[in-house]
This record gives sequence, structure tokens and C-alpha cells, in this order.
Amino acid sequence: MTMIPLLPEVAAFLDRVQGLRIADARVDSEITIPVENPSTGARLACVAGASAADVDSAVAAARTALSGPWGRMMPHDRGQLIVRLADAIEDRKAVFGQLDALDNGKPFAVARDVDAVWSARHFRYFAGWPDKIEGATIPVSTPGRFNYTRIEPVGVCGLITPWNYPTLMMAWKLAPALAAGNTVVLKPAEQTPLSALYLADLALELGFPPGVVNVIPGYGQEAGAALAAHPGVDKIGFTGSTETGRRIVQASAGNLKKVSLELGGKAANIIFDDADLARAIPGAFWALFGNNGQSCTAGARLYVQRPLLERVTEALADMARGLSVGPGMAASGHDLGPVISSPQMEKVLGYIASAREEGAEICAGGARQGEAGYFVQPTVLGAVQDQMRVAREEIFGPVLCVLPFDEEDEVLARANDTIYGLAAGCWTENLGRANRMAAGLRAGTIWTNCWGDTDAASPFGGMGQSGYGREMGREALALYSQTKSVWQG
Ligand code: TXE
Repeated sequence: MTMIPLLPEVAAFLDRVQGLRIADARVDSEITIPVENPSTGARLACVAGASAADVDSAVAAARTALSGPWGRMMPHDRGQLIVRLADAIEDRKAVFGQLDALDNGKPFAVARDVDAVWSARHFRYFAGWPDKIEGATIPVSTPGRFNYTRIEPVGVCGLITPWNYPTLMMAWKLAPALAAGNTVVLKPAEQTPLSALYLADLALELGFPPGVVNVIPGYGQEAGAALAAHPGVDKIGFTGSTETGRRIVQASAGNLKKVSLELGGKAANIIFDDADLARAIPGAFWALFGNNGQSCTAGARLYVQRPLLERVTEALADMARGLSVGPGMAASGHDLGPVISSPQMEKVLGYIASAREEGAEICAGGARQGEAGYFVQPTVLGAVQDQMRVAREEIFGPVLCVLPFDEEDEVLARANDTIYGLAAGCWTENLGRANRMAAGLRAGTIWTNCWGDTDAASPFGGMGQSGYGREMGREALALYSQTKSVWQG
């Protein structure tokens, strides 16, 4: 198979990838993290991994930078620096695209034109905020007193990101944190550290003062846990599993740091019998298979009103069989790449096996594809029941569960019967029903007659055990700011 050649910039970066990015130094570490290409299983690079002592150094650098030129920078200038970062990401979208295609495995064209381009947009949106973060004058009722508020940065922010959208998840946290005037210590997922390390170098090159953006790859239980527990960190922004989110909350209790969490999901997607199937079927298909099912918002539980069940399931199975699955850097391009790692592949295959044992029907896929790399056939499961493990737990892979339903009230109750609450949606031509569902579904994002849309300007986050806090839009700034009330007599 012919592969896309590495850009000279990417090859050069892989040669200098070593070292934690702390202030303006590339710091060696005793810990080494092998970075794998999930499309082949081959080693791409070895990067330095942070120890608890390295976390101390990175936090100290971020603390020092808070009171340096960054802390004194005028809001307009801070915004201009962030604009420069947005422009640079867009200019180098192919570099970011290759880095994400290499260590995540997603198709290069998607990594370049979606992940990198949306990341640039995200920085551009937040670049407009620094000189618009306003306090208020408050009409207090005490004679002779003047009261106003100042909106200030939280301080040093620890950002812990996952592997499913390496560049984009970094952008979701970094952009508002910087716009609000914080300094950061970013720990990317151990599987996908490349684009974060690249961005750290880029930020220095563009003129961000040293210590504002520190990037320390590391293992979760080591570097992540040390960051979450660190007394010098004022806030943690986290995206990852619900289990790890719980650990982070516990670790953060020592200094009561602020925490925002974007965790797992098991979204219900509902096709009513009055839906426009020409939109609903591909919509529901990509709701799950987009990013190979490795999205917290994946439409994993597809409820189909009984008269449509057979037709919809068959159409979905046909589409699944028609997908091309292959290496992220394949010159021919593929619809989907591998899952992230061997353990993740085993986990996904284990779920498919459990579905078989519990009586579900394999309508398409159901097995590993090939011997090299971590490819799973796009899988459609029919005859799924609510209590099956595949219907209750987050699979995070290319496995779509189809479940029949009869009535609106019934499906609403079943859709909400989950510990998660990140996203949900429905397909119907009945506006009243769409609005009833939007009100009744318990999730932070509802899509009706569409799926997966997000925008830097629109808040995103979870209910229930999908986490708390809203990223994106003006609400994201609140996560990275604090209000001071000033009284004058
Ligand atoms: O997640 P973790 P994993 C879900 C998905 C997936 C499962 C496991 O279901 O199958 O989680 O994936 C860091 N203190 N999601 O194990 O552990 C870790 O280094 C501090 C959903 O990769 O949550 C990485 O940077 N940090 C999700 C980040 O947490 C710790 C995206 C995510 O890893 C830590 C990813 C600790 N004790 C997985 N332990 C989504 N919401 O989109 C680990 N980390």
C-alpha cells in the first residue's frame, strides 16, 4: 500500500521530538514513552515522560510566567498572539494533520481538514475575547460605597487531554485558558503526544513568553495524577474516562482546585417513524462511525421506531460493509482508521463477543480486520436490549447498537436510563415532538435532525456522570476565570 510521504517539517520534528517542553527548554527525563503508529503497530518515536519531579518544574515555570510579561500583557496583545497561533495552525494544517494521522491513526485528510482547521478556528474565536472580558459595576445599597468586579485568570491550569482528537481537544482547553490570561501545564495522552509537543515549540516561536505553554507528556497514573494533586495548580481541565475523572476529583481535593470534566457518554439517537430517512440513516450512521466510534458524543444507542426497524438496520449494515478501513497515512485515503491501541481493540472485540453471548445479532462486521495494526470491522448489532453490556457501557469503537421502540414516552424513558448525559438526539419531521425531546432528553447537547455539530461559540459539556462545566463559547471563559468583588469606601 502506498503511503503519503512525510512532510520535511514532520520528519524534522520527529528528530527533535525528545524532551519535555518546560519554559523555553527541552528537558530530558528518565521516563521514556514509546509512541506507536496504531495503523501498523510500529514505533514512531520515543518521547520523554514526566515524573512527579518534572511536574513540579513545569508548575514552577507556569507560576513564574504568570507574574512575568504574560501577566502584564495588555488584553489586545494577548489576543493578537492567540490569533498568530490560530493562523500558524491553519498554515501548518498538513503538519498537524500528519502528526495526528501518525499517532492517532485517523485518516490524514480528516486530521488536516477537520481536526486542524477546527482547532485553528477555535483559537481564532477565543483570540477575540481578551479585550471583551468585562467586570461590572454593581448598584449596591450601602451609602457611600462603590462596588465593582474584576474578572481575573485562575492562575496555573493543568490541562489533561485524551487521544481521540489530539489537536482539537488541546485547542478546546488551551484557547480559553490563554484567552483568560492563565498559564498552563498541558499533559497530552501518552498515546498521542506529538501534536502537543509540536504546538509547544510553535508557541515559543510565535512569541508566547516562556512558561506560558508547558507541555509534559506522561503516563496518567504518574504525571496526570501528580498534576491533579499538585498544590501549585489552581485548576484542572480534563477530558477522558469517567473513572479517571473521579480520580482527578479526589486528587484535586488537597488544595480544592477548580475542576472541569468532560467525560464518557452513551448517547441515545432516536429515529421516529416520521423521520426523513434520506437524512436520518446517513446521519445516524456517521453519528456513530465518525472518528471510528471514538467520540464521547458517539450516537451509540440507536433507537428505531418498530415499523422502520428492518429497513433502517439493513441500510446501516450495508453502509458499514461498504466502508473502507485502513492506515491513516494511506495515499488512497480511507473512511476510517484503526482504533487507538491493542488494549482498545481487545476491549472493543470483547464488547462484540459479549453482545453475541447476550443474544444480539451481528448484522455487519463483528471481527478484527487484518493482522497488522488495530483495525476493527465497522459493526452493526441488531436485536440489542437495554440491559446488555453493549447498550449500557461506553464501547468507544466502531460498534453501533440498534434497538427497537414503540412509543415516544417509552423511548424517552429508555434514552434517559443511563449514568451518562453528554449528548442525545432524534430524527423527526414533527416540530412539536422535536421540542418535547429536546426538553426531555437529559444531556448537555441535543441534536435534532443532525448530529455531531459543535462550534467554538456554542457551549459543550455533560450532565450526570458525563462531567461538569461547559467548554466552548463564553461559558468556557468562566471555567478559566474568577471574579473578584472590589469595594471602595
Ligand atoms: O482514558 P483515561 P483511557 C473513555 C473511553 C475509553 C476509556 C479508556 O471509553 O475506552 O475512556 O481510555 C490521563 N490522573 N474515554 O484509558 O484514562 C491519561 O494519561 C490524571 C472517553 O485512555 O481517562 C490521558 O491523558 N490523569 C474520552 C487522559 O487521562 C490521568 C476520551 C485520558 O485517559 C489519570 C478518552 C490519573 N489517575 C477515553 N489516569 C472522552 N470523554 O472523549 C489517566 N489519566
